[in-house]
Formats: sequence, C-alpha cells, structure tokens
Amino acid sequence: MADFRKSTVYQIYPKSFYDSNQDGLGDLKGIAEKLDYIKELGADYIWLTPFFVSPQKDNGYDVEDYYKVDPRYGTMADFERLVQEAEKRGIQLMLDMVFNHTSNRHQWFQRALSGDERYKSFYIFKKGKEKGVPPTNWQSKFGGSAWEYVPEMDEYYLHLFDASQPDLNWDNEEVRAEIQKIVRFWMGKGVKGFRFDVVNLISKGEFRDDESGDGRSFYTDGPNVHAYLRELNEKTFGQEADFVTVGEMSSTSMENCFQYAGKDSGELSMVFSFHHLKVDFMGNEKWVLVPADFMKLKKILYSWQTGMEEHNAWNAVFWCNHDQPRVVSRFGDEKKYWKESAKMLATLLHGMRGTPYVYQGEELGMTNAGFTDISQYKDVESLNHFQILKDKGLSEEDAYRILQVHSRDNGRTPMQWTTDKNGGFTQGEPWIEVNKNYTRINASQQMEDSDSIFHYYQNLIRLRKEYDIIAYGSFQPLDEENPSVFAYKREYKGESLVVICNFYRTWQSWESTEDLTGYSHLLGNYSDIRIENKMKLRPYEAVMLYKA
Ligand code: TEU
Repeated sequence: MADFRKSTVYQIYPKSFYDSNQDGLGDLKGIAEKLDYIKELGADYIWLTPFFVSPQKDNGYDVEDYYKVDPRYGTMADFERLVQEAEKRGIQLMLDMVFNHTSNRHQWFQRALSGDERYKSFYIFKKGKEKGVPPTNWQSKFGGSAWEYVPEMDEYYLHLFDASQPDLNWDNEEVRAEIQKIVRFWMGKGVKGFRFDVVNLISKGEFRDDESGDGRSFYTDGPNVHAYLRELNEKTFGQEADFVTVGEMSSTSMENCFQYAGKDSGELSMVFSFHHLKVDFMGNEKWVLVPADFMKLKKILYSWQTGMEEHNAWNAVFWCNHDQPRVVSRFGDEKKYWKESAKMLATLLHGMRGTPYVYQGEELGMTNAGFTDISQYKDVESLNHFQILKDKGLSEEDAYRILQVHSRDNGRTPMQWTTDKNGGFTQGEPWIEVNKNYTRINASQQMEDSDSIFHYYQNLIRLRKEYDIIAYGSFQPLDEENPSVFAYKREYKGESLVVICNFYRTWQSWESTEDLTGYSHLLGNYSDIRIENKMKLRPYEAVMLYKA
C-alpha cells in the first residue's frame, strides 16, 4: 500500500470525465475505460466525487440515498468492477462522503417533514424569532438566508448550502450511528480512502445572530467537531491500517487543522484548506473582480507549510478542484505562456510538503470555460449569484464578467480527450458545453508529446516517489519578500532541494540567498538551464534543484 505522503491523488468529477453510453453524462464505466490513462500519469489514488442517488441539484452533493449508485452513473456492479480494475493497476479509490447535509429528498428528511419527531431530530428545526423572521441572520453559502420556512410546521430548518440541502444534526447520536454505518458499508466495497465534504461544519454552536458576519463563526470548527471526528475514526476507518482520509475544511483555522490532521490526533490523514484560493476575493466575498494578491498567496502558503510541519500535521496541497476555476487561467497565462505557466504552477505545488491533488484536466492545462450566456451555466451557486448580482444593480455584462472568473463551472467542463467532436467526451449532447479549445488542448496530443504538460505532471508525480526529500523534507521559505518569485528549500537527511518559480510573465533577476554550488537540475519548464547564484528567470520559469 502506498504511503500517502509519497502518493498523488487524482480527482474525478464523474459527470464530466468520460461518457461510455453516449447520454451526455460521464459514468462509472467511462472511468474504468480510462484507468490506463491515470496509471500512465502515475496517480496512486482516485478521489471520486459523489455518484450516489441524488436529485443532482448540486451535482450529487445532495445525497438522497447513500447506499445506492445513481443510475445516471451506472450500477453497483459497475462500481465494484471499477474498484477491482483500479486495484489491478495499483490504484485505490477514495469516496466523497457528504455528511454535513443530505438532500431534501432523503427519506430521513421526508419523514421529518411528515412530522415524525424521531427524524425531525436528525435535522435542525427551529422556531422563527417572530413571524416571518428566521431564527438567526445566518447566510447560506449559496446565497440568501440559511433558514428555510416550512409553513405546515411553522418552523425553519437550517441549510448552510442550498435550501435543497438540509443540515444534519450531528449532536444526535443516532445520526452519528447512521453515518458510521454508511462509512462501513463503503469500506466493505474495498475503497481505501474518503474525502469528507465540509466536515468542519458538522458541529453547530449557539444559534444566535452574528452581529458582524454571515454566521460562519458559530458553526465553523464548532464545539464538538474534534470529538465527532475522533469517534468516526475509532468506529470506522481508524480500524483499518493504511486508510487515507482528507477533510474539506471550510474557512478553517490552522490551529484546528493541527488537530484534524495531526499525526497522532486520531482524526484524519490530511486537510484541504482554502485560504490560498481566496487571494482574488475581497475578504470572504468571492463575487467581485479583484486581481490576485501574490504576496498574500505566498504568505499563506509559506505559513501553512511551516505551521503544519512544526505541529507534525499533514496538508493536502492543491490548486484545482470541481469548485475552483482552472489554475492556469487564474494565476497563470492561458494564452502566450500557457504551457510555461501551467508547468510553473505545477512545480510550485508539487515541490511542497503535503499530498498533491490533481483535478481532471489540470494535467493538460485545461482552461476556464469562457461561457458568455447564462444558459451555458449549470451550477446552482452560479445561477443563484447571477441573480443576486443583478438584484444588486449590476448589469448583465458585469455579472457575466464575474461569473467568467469565479464560477465553479469553469472547472466542470468535460475532460478533453481527443480532437474528435466534443473533445471525445461523448458522442451525445454533453450536459455542459465542452471548452472550444479542445482541438488544441487534449489528452491524446499531449500523450504523444514528450514536452507536454501531461508529461511534466507525470515527472513530478514520479519524483515524489523517487526522492524522499520531496515527500518528507522540511520546508523553508526563500527570499520571502521577493514580489515576483516564489522560492523555497526542502531538507532531509543531509539532502537539499530548492524550488524557484517566477510567478510572472516578465523576466526577473534573481539572486539566490542559498548557495547553489553543487546543485543539479531535477526538473524545469525551460530546457537550457545554467545554475548560478545570480539568475535571469524567464517568463514563468520554474526550476527544481537537488543536492545530495
Ligand atoms: O464545497 C464546500 C464549499 O464551501 C464550496 O462549495 C464553496 O461554498 C464554494 O466553492 C465557495 O464559493 C463542498 C463541495 O466541494 C461542493 O461541490 C458542494 O457544493 C458543497 O460542499 C456542498 O456540499
């Protein structure tokens, strides 16, 4: 079994990966057909986003039945075959478990609505403050109040996400027992890991108005969250050696992550945190246009790298997922320096301490969707916020500009396999449009080209396995205040590794604070390199240097 610190995880969003039956939606059989591709890339784990029975209001993050495969994605037999076929190739599966909330179509919620007290206590129902006024002023992360009124009950239920995603009441022991049962069920199917969706929001604190914010301070990293995670660990995956878990931590604090992902804390193997992906927000407000703040990005990544190391805790490191815009469009240059910048961003990330996650298509340098009409958008969050922006008085044009940068659909356009129709994703009508640039950006071309972004990712994934220092080395920032270059040093058992990345399209003079004598070149995005203490870094140039 692979050591998760030497491993790389490949994230698949099944709906957009590969369609085996030409209905326009990707499916489990489609994933099985592409396992050799993932093997070729070198990933050790596949994180599969939810494929359980769901009304798909939030593309499966609204689960109606945790025990069944949604027929849109295939059958349980398809899933079992996928596990076996992956295993044959040395690849393990990690499933995405959504336990902060269910779909409103889940039978527990349906029973709650019919007045069954037992199931009412599975959720969070409260009386309004007064007629027409919700219990608190908390805001849903997808826009609007976090409380939905049920007239028949004259009560509200809490939904931190869409109204169709009621929050579960983890303080109810019976809920926790049901969750353990579900986890054990999937463990029994041979999966070797889990990603837990927004798992730091499961323990709600006091239900009071938030005077200065949207309510997140009351339920983020809440009072019993560590106890509940330890319990889940003890009763389920903690009993199996080598089980890998990652928690998605929304607006978390590093101090809490020391514990969530601490080596001996008995909670999770690692955490996703998002502070570095808010450097183009205004505070917590995402639906604005703000240039990315590079110094902020540096500061955040440096402090998480060093802080987690000091506390013997483990990071998941990532740029992309199904909720994020494409990184080459976001922090790189999707035009002139497309290839250079995609490779630079990969080097910066994969050289760090933590388990790297690659989101489908990132390894090809896939770019943002480029949608220009609301009919092209499918994401519930984007649709809600388009309306909210217009209600605020923005013109449609301005609202589109914001969606083009921030919409989650940027990362959800279908995987670009070939130059065939729809990028080879489907011969049917794709559920969401394929990016028009598939003729130029696609897997089949990149597999043939030894200088491609695909092969660069393949090298990075391989190097982490070959060089202990990449997996286990310490982390130190280099030239912290440099306004254009992101550099760091890793050390392990007398070996050193230096990574230097020019984050911009302009040339940079760089004077190394580390003496580079004796270093050799491991990898970089330009072919002719001379290692000197004074270097002229070319546009988006990245180098990884090593000394034994
Ligand atoms: O995401 C949690 C989450 O906080 C983000 O969706 C976030 O709200 C958004 O990116 C900010 O604009 C997880 C899943 O990854 C996401 O797909 C789900 O929609 C969400 O939980 C609810 O289950």
